[in-house]
Amino acid sequence: MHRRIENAGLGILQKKVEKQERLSGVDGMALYACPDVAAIGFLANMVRERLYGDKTFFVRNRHLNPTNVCEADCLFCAFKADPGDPMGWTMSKEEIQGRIRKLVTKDIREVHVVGGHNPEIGYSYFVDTIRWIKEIRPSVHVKAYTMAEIFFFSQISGKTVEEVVTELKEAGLDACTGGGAEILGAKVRKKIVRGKVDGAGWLDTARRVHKMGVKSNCTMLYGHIENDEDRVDHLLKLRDLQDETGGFLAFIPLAFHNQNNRLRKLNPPTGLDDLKNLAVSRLLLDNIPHIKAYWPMHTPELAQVSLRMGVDDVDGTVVEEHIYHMAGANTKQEFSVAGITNLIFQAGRIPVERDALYQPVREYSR
Ligand code: V47
Repeated sequence: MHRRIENAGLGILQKKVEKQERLSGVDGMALYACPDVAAIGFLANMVRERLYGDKTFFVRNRHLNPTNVCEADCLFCAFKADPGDPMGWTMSKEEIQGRIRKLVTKDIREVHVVGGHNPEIGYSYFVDTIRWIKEIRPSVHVKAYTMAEIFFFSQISGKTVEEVVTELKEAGLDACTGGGAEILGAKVRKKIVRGKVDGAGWLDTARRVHKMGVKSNCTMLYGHIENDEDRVDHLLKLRDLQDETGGFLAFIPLAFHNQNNRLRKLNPPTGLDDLKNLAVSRLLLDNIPHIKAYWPMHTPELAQVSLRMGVDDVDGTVVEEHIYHMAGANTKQEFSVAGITNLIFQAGRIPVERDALYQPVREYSR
């Protein structure tokens, strides 16, 4: 028997959560409007424990950003370089394979690959990148590219999304990353996203990728110019698509970082907003299996607290992270397995190492 929440509005939601009834958009708005983050976290924890008990997932992974050259011009981005900019980089086959050889030791399960919409290198580079990784480490899972990138590949190659996905799969693609979603609603997206797929196109690309049998993650970039309505709309759009395809593995709310980009005058979201987004997403996204707190962005400390507020996954060991550190994150870049498992144990949870597709590799005991 769970303790009862005093707040009248949340009391009604508690009954719904207990009966496993789907929450509505109005419920989502009420959750965002409620300042009592502990109570919202308590509700989200009920769902999280129903799904996984104490189990908390993490992956031994490495990030690879083969290029930061990007023809898109998103206002929040500190990672990109314009074509021709001396700050731009594009790794050669030798560089990519050298890094994989060095960083991807036998125990690493996932390589997370994401980069810019680079118009200078040609479509085959993006397919070959996956092949080059698999040549060096055939058994590692390659979780590569956002829906925005897949859409871009389709545009530059003149191929359909299905043809692109077929070629990426042949090269060794195991899953896709969740980025590029930002805010899906047109009003906000038009203001902050430039030269990249629109919200309907992002969803349609995800639909087609999932229908080709490839799973992906999904994200929401929050804490800039969007309001609660935009957030709820975004989450419900993802939930509707998940009803249709079942292809999303995890949802990752991404906290806006305000340095070295054109939205630097905005105050970034604070810890309570981070926790609220993690908890509300667990409550609204009843059909997406995992809610991930990405520690290089949230800090390990906040990720740990969120393990009692709806979160069941803390991403991984990472080592080299560019997107958030270039936008002002001052978290460390690498987290040891001992550090991650300690953080999970200290939250009273049980660490479960997983691969990119959430297949368990090992459950830890103290
Ligand atoms: O699409 C860019 C976001 C995303 C900023 O799939 C920013 O497991 C905040 O999607 N402040 C890329 N966010 C990262 C991403 C991701 C991260 C971790 C795990 C997974 C996964 C995916 O980062 C972009 C954009 O939404 N982003 N700039 C910024 N200044």
